[in-house]
Amino acid sequence: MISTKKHSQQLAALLLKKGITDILISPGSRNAPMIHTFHGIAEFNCRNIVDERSAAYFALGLSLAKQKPVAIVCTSGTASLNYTPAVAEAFYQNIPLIVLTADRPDYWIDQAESQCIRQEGIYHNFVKKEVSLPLGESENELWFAARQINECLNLATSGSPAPVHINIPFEEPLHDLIDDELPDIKEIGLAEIQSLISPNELSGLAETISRSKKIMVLAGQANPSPELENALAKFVAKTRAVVLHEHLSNFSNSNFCGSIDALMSAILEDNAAEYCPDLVISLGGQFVSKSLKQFLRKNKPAEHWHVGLGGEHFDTYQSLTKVIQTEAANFFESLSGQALQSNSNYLPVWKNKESRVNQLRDEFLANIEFSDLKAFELISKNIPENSVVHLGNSSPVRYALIHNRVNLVEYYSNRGTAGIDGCLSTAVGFASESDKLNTIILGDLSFFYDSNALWNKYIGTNLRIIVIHNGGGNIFSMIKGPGENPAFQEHFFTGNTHKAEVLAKAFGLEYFAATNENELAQTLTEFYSPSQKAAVLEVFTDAEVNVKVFQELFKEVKK
Ligand SMILES: Cc1ncc(C[n+]2csc(CCOP(=O)(O)OP(=O)(O)O)c2C)c(N)n1
Repeated sequence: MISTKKHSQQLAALLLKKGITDILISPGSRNAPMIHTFHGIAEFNCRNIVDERSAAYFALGLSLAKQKPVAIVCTSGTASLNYTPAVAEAFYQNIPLIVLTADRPDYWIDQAESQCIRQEGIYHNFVKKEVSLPLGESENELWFAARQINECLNLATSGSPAPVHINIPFEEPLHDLIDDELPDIKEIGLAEIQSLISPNELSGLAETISRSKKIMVLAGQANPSPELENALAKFVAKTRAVVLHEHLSNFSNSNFCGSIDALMSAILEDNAAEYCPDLVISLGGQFVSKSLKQFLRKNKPAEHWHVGLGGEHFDTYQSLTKVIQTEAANFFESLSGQALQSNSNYLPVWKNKESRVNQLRDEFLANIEFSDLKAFELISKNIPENSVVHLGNSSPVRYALIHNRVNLVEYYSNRGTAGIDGCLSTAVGFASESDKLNTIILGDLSFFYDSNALWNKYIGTNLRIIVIHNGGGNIFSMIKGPGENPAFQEHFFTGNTHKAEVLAKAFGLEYFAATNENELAQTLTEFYSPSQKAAVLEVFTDAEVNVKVFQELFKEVKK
């Protein structure tokens, strides 16, 4: 059975034609026609999550795991506004969420009618395309709506993927059903295009590369891509360029420099010209390391090219000179076919410094008190190979990047907007479609903020949640500013005495706790052993010790 409403039928028919079958539904009345239709067609995989904020983040994680668009469906009113944080995150991470909001007919908006808000354009700044379908079902209105739906679905995945918003007004009755098939709606296809650099341009770029003695490639956040990693490795072999990346870039080539935060802070005040690049080539999303940005803003390269399908003008280091609108893997592959020369020793300079910094880090770690930094060392050593790690924002992502990446592990984090509000929901959504073990490591405030992530029936046995309970927002004690101010304790740190245990038990999850190094080492083995339930491990640390240890580390690596 499907709804009698023709626009919900068209929508479902076109989603199917585009291969979009994952639907995340939040309950409501106005969206009933969509719910009935998606539920009535066996090809759709409909999931249900009540909290729209959490549902949208879950969908974001699901889309990342499947590398496919996911549709989210909610009712009118504030339900739709609760999607906004995840839509913004998806926009900045290039994730194709298909946002389907039900609406009242426009003649009821602002007329003291219930559950009505001005819903058109609510995600205006964070979607590639937004449309409101017509209310009527005349032949022309159906043709127009199908055209709008086609366009939105095409744009979500073309070029740089991004969320799109389809707002659909429905008039009562909302629950009339018919026993029928979906109509055959004309699909507007999208031709596959490969954008290639012109031969002239390519030889010009190759000349600049051959002239540059110090080439730095900055690989920002990206999904795993062996193709890109291989193309970059070939480029490095020819040019002796240094590739700086973080765990979130998902590279593992040992000729590249990972764990760069400590490395960059070690050279930040050095003023050594030997590290300063002539040419920076950037790709992918953001970097976590602030020191990297500070270093490059202070030591601006003569040229900075940004490579990406979306043609983004990311002038992060205030030195952007060229935007190269193509896929990074193609770009490096095409360059490797060019005659490139290099006799530079730039790469060994960086690799030597990296091993020195890592050695200082390891010596320091061997002798420190139990703290967040120590806990991350133990956790990193216990994370199973071939698994997935999600890093919560605030200090967890920073701590994790200080340690070496775990072999064959994929790393993800909501770094598009760096919110603490959906880290757990995103990980839960990803894990629900992953055949690997998924670990999410997040702070206590982030865990409690997004605890509705556990309020659904898609929590698999492959999920491991590590809550770093340092009693509040410990990041605020580490950054300059808040710690020295009278509002610190109450309004920045926000002391938290609630324990994750109660919530873990409420949602039927296994619970473990550790308060010192020995306990943590022992507990991690049990925590990671196969289990019939997802598990929470709460690690208790002291906020003041954490700050001391963290600051000492950064002093130590500068030696
Ligand atoms: C949605 C949202 N609100 C507020 C912030 C600002 N913020 C950044 S870190 C942080 C504290 C996080 O505390 P916790 O999760 O316990 O991690 P810790 O700082 O202890 O590592 C806050 C409130 C944010 N990033 N996102």
